[in-house]
Amino acid sequence: MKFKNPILSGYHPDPSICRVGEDYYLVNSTFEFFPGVPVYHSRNLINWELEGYCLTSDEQLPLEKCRPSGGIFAPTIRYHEGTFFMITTNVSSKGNFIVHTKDPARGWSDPVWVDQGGIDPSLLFDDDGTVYFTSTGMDEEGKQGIFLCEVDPFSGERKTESVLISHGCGGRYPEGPHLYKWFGKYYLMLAEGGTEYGHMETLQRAESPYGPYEACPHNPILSHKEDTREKIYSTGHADMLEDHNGNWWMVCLAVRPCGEAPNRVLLHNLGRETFLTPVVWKEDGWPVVGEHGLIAPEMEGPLPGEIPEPVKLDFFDDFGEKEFPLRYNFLRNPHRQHYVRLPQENRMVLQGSSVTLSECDSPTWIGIRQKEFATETSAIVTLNSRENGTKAGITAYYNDSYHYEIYLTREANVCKVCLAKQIHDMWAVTACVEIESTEHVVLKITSDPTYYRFSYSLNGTEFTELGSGLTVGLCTEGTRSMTFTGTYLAMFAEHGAASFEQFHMKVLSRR
Ligand code: 6LW
Repeated sequence: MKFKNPILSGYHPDPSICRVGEDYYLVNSTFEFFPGVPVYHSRNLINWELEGYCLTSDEQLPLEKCRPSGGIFAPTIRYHEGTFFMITTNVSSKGNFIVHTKDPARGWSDPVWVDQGGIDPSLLFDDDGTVYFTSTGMDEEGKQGIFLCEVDPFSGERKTESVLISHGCGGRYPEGPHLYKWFGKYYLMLAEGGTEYGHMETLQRAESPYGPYEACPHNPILSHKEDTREKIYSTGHADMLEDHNGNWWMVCLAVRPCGEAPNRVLLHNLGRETFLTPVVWKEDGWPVVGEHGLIAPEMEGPLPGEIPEPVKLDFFDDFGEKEFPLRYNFLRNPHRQHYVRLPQENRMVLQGSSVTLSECDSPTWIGIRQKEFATETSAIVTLNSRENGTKAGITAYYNDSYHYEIYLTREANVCKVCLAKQIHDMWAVTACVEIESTEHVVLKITSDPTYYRFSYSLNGTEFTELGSGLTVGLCTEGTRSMTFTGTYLAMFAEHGAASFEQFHMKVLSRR
């Protein structure tokens, strides 16, 4: 059966997957965004429903002023004897921790911290009851490798010394380890080469989890480093499993550049997305991933479960429900009192503080992942007061140093609609137009692989374009420090209150 990649589009890095009978669960990294670690559920590996998040309280997820792409790094999800375990790293807090639950939809435990450093923790529940914990680390010469210890997954207690088990298979930055027990052997799968364009996945196996390991003769088992089709790059950070029909699958991260051949722009604004590929085992006990280590935007495989339905990407919130739709994220730990839904009036009031979008903090900002290049996002915005200085609108936001926003404001008692851009350390209001009122103004962002275009309407039908911003200004690999996230489409307010109605994001086409 044919299927389209990515299976989770938009910013969904470092996927990890587990199976419970005929149900599949998948988690991703979330860095400075709150809540942390989304849990997706599927029965066919194509249609994924966001069930909730592993980290939903400030106690589980302290992100106070964490740096862009700080916070939560790569997670792993595993299921053992009726309990789900999620293990990850808060690089802006105390490192590696485990939370567990018997039902992902009903919340997760408080974190238990594990006394082994590094990032990209993973768990293996062995047949004899031993639970192995792996993560990255440094040996005495400062060389990066993969360390292993035994843990109690409920208390987090480290029960053995941390031991170096592999330096990887020759690529730099061996990371993203997953230790598996397949066919009576221990398989160690790693991401190597760095998470950018040299990214790849390698595999080793041994009779003992402590090694010695032999490398797969056709490593890297997954790599787009040499792929000349230039549609998908940076494949790596994968997880693998056998479905309930005995067929094998891999999920991995990869990027789709915003440029298209022959315009070889390698940058990507949607972030690292989650892709799926079939895996076939050979007689020599080694797997072949996809098309001999390559994946594609459209692939074919013996999918489990029901025939996939069309993947729903659009989003619409008329604020008629009390609860916030699960797709919304906040920046770091939100000030919850600044977000008030008024279902009886079909509006939400955002109380802007003095914290702006350009600060490494928690401004009044609520957004959803941009899931495709071609989208149209709009909201009806009203400034709630006649005070000068309030700003409220919608933004295409990568992080506090990279964002474009169209917003209403009042300056010297004059109503205005403005466009501002922050790229690196340059911030400017690039357009500002007087308007007769700041009530029920429709603001719109239209995106394509090259531009974000900003427009407004006072009557909801005729739109005036205020300006545009290049997509490459909001790209992961274009930031001044290493970052790992993707662009959001969000509502925001600063220095006062504003009402929002009908927040709508629709995908105009899938690439
Ligand atoms: C993650 C590392 C990586 O921990 O990037 O994609 C880091 N791989 O393994 C953040 O996502």
